[in-house]
Amino acid sequence: MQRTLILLKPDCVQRRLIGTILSRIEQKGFYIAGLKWIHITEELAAKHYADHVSKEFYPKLLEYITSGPSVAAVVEGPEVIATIRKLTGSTNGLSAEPGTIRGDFSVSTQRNLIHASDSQASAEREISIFFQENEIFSSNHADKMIIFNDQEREVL
Ligand code: 3AN
Repeated sequence: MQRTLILLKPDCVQRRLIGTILSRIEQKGFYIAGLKWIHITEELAAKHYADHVSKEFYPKLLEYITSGPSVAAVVEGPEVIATIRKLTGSTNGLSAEPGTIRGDFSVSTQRNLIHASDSQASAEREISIFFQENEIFSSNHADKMIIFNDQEREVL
């Protein structure tokens, strides 16, 4: 079963949108396998945003991501990595498609509410930054049988 990491960033928490965004993910049929509050430190941010630390926008990104608590979650489901990216929408909230999380709730490139891993390798790396394996609880078999069929499950 595929897993991805999402972060509900400080603007999401401050705007009281945690429930709304987790609802969208659950309504789609995905399972919240891990969930925690986390106030991201400078050190954690540098690990998570390793690809961005040398970019000119990084100091502002760092200031924002460390400005208050975030929520980290491991989300589980079939093709969850690509599908959550679709639900999230493109980076800039202004150009993100209406119907996506950023398209519906953000007008900013930086204050765009949610992070979602962009590949299998990123998902594995990012999950290991925020979670121990014993903090992640997979959905049970009965859940899987209700949300998608057995044949699909075989190929996931
Ligand atoms: P995404 O979150 O859509 O995968 P990335 O990985 O390119 O976008 O960027 C990570 C984060 O860095 C974004 N969510 C945003 O907060 C910030 N960011 C990216 N590009 C810019 C930019 N041009 N100006 C300011 N912040 C940016």
